[in-house]
Amino acid sequence: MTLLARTSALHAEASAAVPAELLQLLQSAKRIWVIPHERPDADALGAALGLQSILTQRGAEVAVFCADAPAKVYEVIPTIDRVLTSPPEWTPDAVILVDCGEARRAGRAGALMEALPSSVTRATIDHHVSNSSTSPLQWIDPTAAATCEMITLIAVALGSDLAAEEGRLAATLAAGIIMDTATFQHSNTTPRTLQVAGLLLEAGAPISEISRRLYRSKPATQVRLHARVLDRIETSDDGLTVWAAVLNSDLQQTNAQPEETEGIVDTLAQINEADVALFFKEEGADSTRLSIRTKEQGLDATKIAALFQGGGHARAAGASIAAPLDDAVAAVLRGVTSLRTGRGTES
Ligand SMILES: [Mn+2]
Repeated sequence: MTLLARTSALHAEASAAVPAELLQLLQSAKRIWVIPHERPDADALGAALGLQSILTQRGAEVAVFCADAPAKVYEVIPTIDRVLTSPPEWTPDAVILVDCGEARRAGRAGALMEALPSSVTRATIDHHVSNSSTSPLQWIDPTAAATCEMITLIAVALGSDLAAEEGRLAATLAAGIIMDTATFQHSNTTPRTLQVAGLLLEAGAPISEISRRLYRSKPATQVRLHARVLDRIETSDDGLTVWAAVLNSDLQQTNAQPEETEGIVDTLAQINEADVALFFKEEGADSTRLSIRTKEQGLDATKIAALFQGGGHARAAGASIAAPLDDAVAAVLRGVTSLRTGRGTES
């Protein structure tokens, strides 16, 4: 199948999915700001930059304006240097919020967006369930795995060239889909997600390379830090709870940054024999960060987190505990034991 054939196969579905009013706005606006949420991830950035590229193809002037500079890992997005962290000097005729439902989630950029004259048209494109957008012009699709899936459908509906910029547009959009599905592993991956990804692959997105850079590459300091912490895994007597802790001295001795602890809890959660994985991070003399992962049919992670005023999802949650590391570990293990025996459901 050629790119053209693949695109036209999806055209009817895309045209039905994208609200007509939104398509009309995208076709008529001449000067547009696109705003991703603060501390943007690959989906927020890919969606904003992808939309920029699609609308620029049509002759519009488009700025991507974000409250925070993208993290270094998102250099995998080939159009990343187009993100502005200060507002354009021109006033737009439309402003589009992507990958979040409220201007509040866009930090400083959202505040500037709200301060624009009321004559500026506001629109929202997002895939989050909890979206509480009050924008009159919104497209919220919780069945989309990523906002980038939705932006690709917009490109198809508008008849844009997905292979534009020597595959950079396709790579930009693919990065968001790979991020939000963990390379098609999460259950949010639908046949439509794979169809859209097929289109992007055909259009030049290096899916394997993007996936490697987002999910399977780390600085040496991070691998050494993980090795050190994972060498100290502890297990409850019944084997069902596993935990490990990172100390400030681990960071110093491996020369790692605090964010390089990312992923340790997911390795703990891979242990077959356990159904609760706990990861503790020493934050200060009286402050410990807890991350929780649980398996299907196991405890609800939010119930463990709630014991310490934390929150999250049933399989992944977290909390900040105002106690030194050792006390925090002891308190959480007591909490897990009482939840297992059905005694400690107080929150
Ligand atoms: Mn997203």
